[in-house]
Amino acid sequence: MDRRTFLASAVAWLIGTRLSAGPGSTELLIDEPLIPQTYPYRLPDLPYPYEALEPAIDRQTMQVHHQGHHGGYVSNLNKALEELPSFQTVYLDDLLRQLNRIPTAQRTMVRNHGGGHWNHTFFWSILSPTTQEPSANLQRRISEAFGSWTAFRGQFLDTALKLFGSGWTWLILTSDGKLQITTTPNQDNPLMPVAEAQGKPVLAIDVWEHAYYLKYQNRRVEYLSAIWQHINWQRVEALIG
Ligand code: MN3
Repeated sequence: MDRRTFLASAVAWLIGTRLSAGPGSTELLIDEPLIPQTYPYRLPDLPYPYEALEPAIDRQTMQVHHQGHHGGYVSNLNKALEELPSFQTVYLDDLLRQLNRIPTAQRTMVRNHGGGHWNHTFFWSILSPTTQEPSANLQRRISEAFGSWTAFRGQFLDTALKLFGSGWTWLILTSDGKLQITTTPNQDNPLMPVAEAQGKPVLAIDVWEHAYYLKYQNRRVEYLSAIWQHINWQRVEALIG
């Protein structure tokens, strides 16, 4: 089949098997992939220098995290996709949303390394070298959902602190337009059908030890309060829309 026919059938397939429909779900989930990339994947440059988040996150941690960990997810994802030519033109977002469609021999690789690539690309984009004050509009939106900004901060950081083992803490926009805090183990994310809560990620904090161990060792609570000063609230607000 030619490329145009293939794309048309891929689009029909994706639309035909979307996540559970609910009010607003189509515009949240179909229109634009958050990370519009397809195979072959490449490690994106950070949007700032490695030392930009110091002293909260030290240069060496950022470099190892980006080149070592994130780079490893990218190359392993490419290895898995080498064996899946019919999935090479599918956006990464959709590979993760449709994990059940991936042949079982490669599914765990795509889940772990595709998730790893997606999560880290997203994570770098919601960090800011400078400390940003959330806008009045964002504070109002958050307060409507969580009672107050302080309550939101407390609930988010407490959830991250208590997450057992390696994983991520997220703020997501669910298909019915609600903001919700959730966690995923390993490199899972809220786009995946295996996630406890599904939705559009608008904020994420990596709570794998590799994100903080060189500087903070086991003191996850110190890492969390330091990285909270480097959230790109403008980007979070734009993602909430
Ligand atoms: Mn990480």
